Parts: sequence; structure tokens; C-alpha cells
Amino acid sequence: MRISQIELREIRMRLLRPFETSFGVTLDRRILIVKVSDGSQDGYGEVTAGEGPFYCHETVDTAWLVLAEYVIPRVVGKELAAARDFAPLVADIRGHYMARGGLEAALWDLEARQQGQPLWKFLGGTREEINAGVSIGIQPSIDKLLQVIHDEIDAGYHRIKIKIKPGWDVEVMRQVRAAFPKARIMGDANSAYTLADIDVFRQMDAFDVMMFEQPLHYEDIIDHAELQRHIGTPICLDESIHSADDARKAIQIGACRIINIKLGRVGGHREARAVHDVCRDSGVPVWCGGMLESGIGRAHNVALSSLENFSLPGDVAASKRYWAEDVIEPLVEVNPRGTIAQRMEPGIGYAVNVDALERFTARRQVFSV
Ligand code: OSB
Ligand code: MG
Repeated sequence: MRISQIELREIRMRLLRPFETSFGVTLDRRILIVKVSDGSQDGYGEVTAGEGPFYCHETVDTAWLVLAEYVIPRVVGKELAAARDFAPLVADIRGHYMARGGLEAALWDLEARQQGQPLWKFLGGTREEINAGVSIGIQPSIDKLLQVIHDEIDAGYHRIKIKIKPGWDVEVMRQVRAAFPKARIMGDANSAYTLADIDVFRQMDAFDVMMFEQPLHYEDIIDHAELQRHIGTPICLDESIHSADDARKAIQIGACRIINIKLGRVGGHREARAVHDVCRDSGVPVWCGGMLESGIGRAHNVALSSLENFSLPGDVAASKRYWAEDVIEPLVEVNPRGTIAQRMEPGIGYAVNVDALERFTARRQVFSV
């Protein structure tokens, strides 16, 4: 495919309610959307970086810079045999996975459209329906949290993830388990703890928690292996995993028993699939993480989740949990059985609502040769 034009667009979208994690509160999202064109068709991707460098080092602004200065010049005006040939073109760039991943995803959407195939099938996926889960931010009170969990279980969601941080952990888990004896629950710490907190996790071991996600430092695997030796609940890594090689090493040393795959965090679909394969071959289940995406990033997550080893419900949920108005049509919907059906249309399978995209746009730059 010849990439004749690439467009970067920053859109602004306000979440329906603030989302609080151990690293901060998000309400107003700045989202970087990448569009690639071959002259007749477009492909869309989303850069999943946050507004500030708190989940990882990347931000919307660093991604814009790296894409504009270092990535796009290698692609625009060029002939690419396939989307999978993109990663080697930018393999010398260190870090900036989300920046690269946003453009990479757009290329996969474009290639799938060119082939007239839905992206999920083009990726080799087999799950025509995926189980949806939710990630629930830190709430003002435990009572409020219990009410939110009740509503999400009512809506059909298969797994409830609770954000935890020091002081919002053992007692919260205890009460959640007591109120919902059968629910599949898990905790995500976003690196808020150290090995000095082993006892906190040992206490939570008693509550039949599916997994603790990224309890320790965002670049660590060694200490996670140590923590895993002291607890029965599986550790799931998020922040620490950027490649299939990272996954291999983490599994080898016993740092985790589950991996959360995020498209942006690993630099795109090609590496996401490689991480998936390493985990599958080691008997480690994976699930698809979320980054408060607009419909475009969400559609990519739905497609990625179709791969066979995505055997656990992910953080892929309905558009209407996040946005009053999304940028795709139809919206990503979760049915009463708590599942999201794959689309049969080519590419990501959702049409981009160009009118909404325009109205949300804060800046835009077009690259062509
Ligand atoms: O750690 O999974 C995370 C959101 C922003 C940054 C990091 C994370 C999250 C979530 C939300 O947990 C997942 C979602 O609903 O999109
Ligand atoms: Mg996480």
C-alpha cells in the first residue's frame, strides 16, 4: 500500500465522570487520532498516551512530536507491502511505543479495509464475541463503590476491576467481597506499592481476588517475582511489559501469571500479537487493557480481543460508560449477556463520525509529499 497522506488530529473529549487511579484523576481527555490514506481509503488509529507523564513517560505532546519528526517521514509517500512491515521501519526509535502504535494501528485498519476483511479476522482472531469487563476508579467512599459495582454487574459485565492504592485496598476488597460473594474481582495498583507492602497483598489474598495488576514499580519485574513468591493470588503485569521479549522474561522469572496487553503500550498490533503468542505458548492467559479510549481506540481493542488467548474479560467496555457522544457509529455496545459482538464490516468495522471528530478537534496537521 502506498501511503499518500497522514493526518494527526488532537481531539478533546470530557469523560462522563472523573476517573481516579493511584497516579491521578482524569476528566478531560486529550486524544491523538491518526488517519492514514492510500488515496482512496482511510485507516484510523488512536495514540493511547495520557495528558501527562503519569501512567508512563509518554504524553499526547511527546507522541505528536515523535510522530511528526521521526515516524511519519519514514512512512508518508512510501510504499509499504503490509502493516506488519511498519514496526521494522521504526525499530531504531527507543521507547515512544504509544506514538508508534497509534500509526501502526491505523495502517492495520487501512490494510484490512483494502482486503475487504474485518480487522479481527485479518489479525487471525476467532472470538466472534468477547466478554466485557470494567475498570472502576477510586471512589469517594466504599458505599459509593459498592453501588457502582452493583450497577456494573447488573449491566452484565463479567469482571470488576477496582483501582487500589495505599489506604484504599484491604478494607475496600474485604467489603467488596462481602457484598458480592461470587463476583470476579481484581485490583489494579498502577505501581503504587513496594516490597515493604507484601503484607497488604497477603491480607488481600484471603478475598479470592482474580489477580493484582502491576502492584510494584512501572519498570520492574524482579521485585514482582519476589512478591509473587509470597502470595497466592496471581500477579498480572501491565506497565512493565512493552514487548514479547519483556513478556518472555517476566514469565521466565515468575514475575506474573497473567498479562494485560495494551495495544499502545506495546507499539501496535504486530507486537500485541507477539506478546499474545509468547503468553499462549507458556500457558499464561491475557486480557486486553484499556486507556480511556475514544471509539477508534476502543474498536481496535475489540478486534484485538478476538485472538484465542484473550481468555479473560478485559477493560473493554461500552462507549456509553465513558462518553456522552463518541466518534464512531454505531457505538461499542455491550449486550445484556455482557459481551461485545465483533463487526463484520471491513477494517475496525465501525464508521468514524467525521462530524463529531471535527467538532472535537483542537489541532490538526496533514503530512503528504
Ligand atoms: O492501568 O489499566 C490501567 C486507565 C488509564 C490508564 C491506565 C489504566 C486505566 C484503566 C481504565 O484501568 C481502563 C478503561 O476503562 O479504559
Ligand atoms: Mg493497569
